[in-house]
Amino acid sequence: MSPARILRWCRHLAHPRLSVWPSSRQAHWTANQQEGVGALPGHVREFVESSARLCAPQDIHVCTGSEHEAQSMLGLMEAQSQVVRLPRHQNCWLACTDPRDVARVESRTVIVTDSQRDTVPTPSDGTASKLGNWMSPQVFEREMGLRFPGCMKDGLSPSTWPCNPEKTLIAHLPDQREILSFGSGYGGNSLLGKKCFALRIASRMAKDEGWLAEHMLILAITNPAGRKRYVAAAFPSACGKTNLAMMKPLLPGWKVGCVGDDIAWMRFDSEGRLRAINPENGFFGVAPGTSWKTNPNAMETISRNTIFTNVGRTSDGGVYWEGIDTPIPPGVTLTSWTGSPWTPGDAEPCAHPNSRFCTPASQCPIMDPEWESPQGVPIDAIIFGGRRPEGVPLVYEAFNWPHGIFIGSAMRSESTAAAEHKGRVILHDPFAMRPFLGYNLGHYLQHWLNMETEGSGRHLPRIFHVNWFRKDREGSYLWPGFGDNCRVLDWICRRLDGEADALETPVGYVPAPGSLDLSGLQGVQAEALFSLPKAFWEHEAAQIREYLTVQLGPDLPPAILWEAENLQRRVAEM
Ligand code: SAT
Ligand code: MN
Repeated sequence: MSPARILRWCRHLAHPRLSVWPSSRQAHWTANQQEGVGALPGHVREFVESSARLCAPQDIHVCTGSEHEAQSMLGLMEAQSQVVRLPRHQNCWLACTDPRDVARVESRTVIVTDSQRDTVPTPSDGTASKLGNWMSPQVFEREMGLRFPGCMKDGLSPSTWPCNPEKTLIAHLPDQREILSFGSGYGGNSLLGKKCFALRIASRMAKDEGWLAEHMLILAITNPAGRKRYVAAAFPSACGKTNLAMMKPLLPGWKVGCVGDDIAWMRFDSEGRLRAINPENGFFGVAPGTSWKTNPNAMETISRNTIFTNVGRTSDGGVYWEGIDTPIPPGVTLTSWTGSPWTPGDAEPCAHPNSRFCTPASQCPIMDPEWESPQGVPIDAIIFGGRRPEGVPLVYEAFNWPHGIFIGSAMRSESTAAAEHKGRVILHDPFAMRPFLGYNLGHYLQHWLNMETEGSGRHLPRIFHVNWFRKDREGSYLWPGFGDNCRVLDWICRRLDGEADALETPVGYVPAPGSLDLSGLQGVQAEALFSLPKAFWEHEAAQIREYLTVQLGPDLPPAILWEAENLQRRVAEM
């Protein structure tokens, strides 16, 4: 994440105010640091000084972001055994965390607003909201008072991962555009420019200012005739966003370019086109499952200048994880993320399931030439998706904008390792934003619905839903996925061009027989991929309606309720 990149955009959008916490303790600077601090803009300097008074650090270092600085920080951490160098790859490093600090902690991620309803809807069944955690300003003040004063007084003990799992709290103050994070060093909890700012705070700014901050990848797809389109796609964490964003298409003549793999900021331009930027500078991707077969572009991206967390390590200075799919040379041994000797077949995995790579986007061999374009890229289609082993077809298209918003609100997916959930369960994850909402989901859905009616002459993107993960009775995937997913993108593009036939079904438009290009694919059962089992859909439609009506209560937009009721009605008539 490049703060400069984020800040460049912030300047267009709003001025984030920085936290000021009064305390009597005097900050201590060295001469050199004085210079760095002196060069800061006034309100940033105030923030640093008041934070220093509050947290009482021994020293303050103002980061410049230079290469020299990065190397000296890594060198210091290496000397303290907090990171190890991976000599098989140029400037690659491994950090293994405290096993209690490996994922986002949703239960300790809160949004602080005066009114609870600004943050979460009130469920109609009297239970606590599943759509975020609200904290009152009074409780927030108290909780912060229990954590921050003097918290940097004691030196960090070398060779241990600094975290405080009992006291972890990630607090957002959307009205002040502030974030305060305590006790975790895990990406989503501590890289504050990412989920905390670019999604939670930014989604609130976007609502206030009429744009969208979304948990979406952005990719460019060019057909063999040279026609290029951009699409944005929302999938829950660890559902293959990075793989799709960097796909190597298996259909001859097609080309994919990557704009971003996780976050999209989008607004309609003066010509009514939805334009998207990726506010990030790099990728923070899940390592397990990444291989030269599943994502060769990611493998090339992470071959240098990359920080790995919680992956395994080879004795010859390389990395290892489940599904890396590279042979271990004779004589080379493995060490697991917990630091124990590891051999294939061991009960525990070598890499943590949520182990990650953090790597510069510019190293990805297929970055789209427009990926840093300040006006953003024009989005023609929005794709929702999830990990659905049963019942959900490979691809379907929404009937219209409100139906598409309903499809986004009805997203469900098998749970992943990116958060603290146990086991594999199907979770509701509206717009893949459930863990990242900066405000009430009911208001969020209304904001999306308004995109159709606000402003004139808008070219609304068409909306699709995909599922690469449907399985047969024996539990085998019905669809090869990865590079073959370009067949689905091809169908989507031909729908946009008015050239692909579709059948109307109760859930949406599915490809007419023969309209999805399956040429050269062996053994794909198209019928099983597109079947709509009535009993499954009756249950699904009922669950969606119940979830939305109970969770959103009086904040459920009537247009979404209408869509939920209509899905149930259409399914009943199947
Ligand atoms: O867990 S993170 O938020 O850092 C990454 C993700 O879930 O997409
Ligand atoms: Mn994500």
